Amino acid sequence: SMSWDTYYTLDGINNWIAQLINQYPNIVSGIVGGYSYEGRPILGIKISHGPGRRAVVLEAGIHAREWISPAATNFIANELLSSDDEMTKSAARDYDWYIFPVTNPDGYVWSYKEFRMWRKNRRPIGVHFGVDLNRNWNSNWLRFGASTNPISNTYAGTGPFSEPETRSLSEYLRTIKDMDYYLSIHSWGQMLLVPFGNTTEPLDNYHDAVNIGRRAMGALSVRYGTNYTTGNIAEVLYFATGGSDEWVKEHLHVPFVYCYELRDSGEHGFLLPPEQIRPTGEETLDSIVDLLFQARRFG
Ligand code: 0X9
Ligand code: ZN
Repeated sequence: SMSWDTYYTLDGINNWIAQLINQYPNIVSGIVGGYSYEGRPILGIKISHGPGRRAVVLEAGIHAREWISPAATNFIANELLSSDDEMTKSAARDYDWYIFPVTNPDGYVWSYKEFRMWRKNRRPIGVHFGVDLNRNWNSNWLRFGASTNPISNTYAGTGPFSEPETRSLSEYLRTIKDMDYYLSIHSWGQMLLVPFGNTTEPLDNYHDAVNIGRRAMGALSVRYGTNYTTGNIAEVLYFATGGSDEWVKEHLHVPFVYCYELRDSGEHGFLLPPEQIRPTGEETLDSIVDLLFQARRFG
């Protein structure tokens, strides 16, 4: 089992996933969301207590240096399997969960071993390396907040879905039926963002999504007083397109798509101390449980 007081290597995370599959053979299955440029599988777990359930997807670690994203996501997966809390148990039982803690495995390994502040994948582009995997999805590709220069941290790639990670993961996501929630987990800034990143117009179910999100952020704050700002990507953060959240909303028509920017609000930023893995995971799960209970009214 995992100790929650340290950030794990990719191998450590994948070994833990293998243990979970052994430990809960009737509930947990291993899934492969695709493959990275360097050929690593994008491993995940599916938690299912039976057929006929609607789906929740957690996509974490698309940005290599945001280590709290995989760590908190693993904590949440563990709670869904072992918590005694009735609300958590019910959320775990009533949905099919597709959880991908590290969707950018090459970048995570690079950040861990070579350069802590690495963000992109590791595909060589001329003499430079890496495409921002959250600018490479086929939704308003390259329109805002993205670069054509491979040296940039927001380099969008050579075309929409030019990267194996985004291309294969998007194909996997297309196969998931009845997806109600897609949660893209990043850090930092303590924000809950709803699509889209190319406009501040309240498109689609913006008002429901923001109202539900605000209440969930109230639930998040109860445990440790952590404050989040909720709103449209372009309004609360910045204009930026080609993200997974926008593609899932635009092309898969998932009703509730959120991007979490986890702790903190800048004191440590990406270098969030590992003592904060557990509290971040706890409060984030509180909010997810609240999200699911609220939106049942819409189902
Ligand atoms: O810029 C990003 O990709 C995310 N922020 S981060 O600091 N973690 O890099 C926010 C993504 C919001 N969604 C879209 N822009 N589609
Ligand atoms: Zn990010």
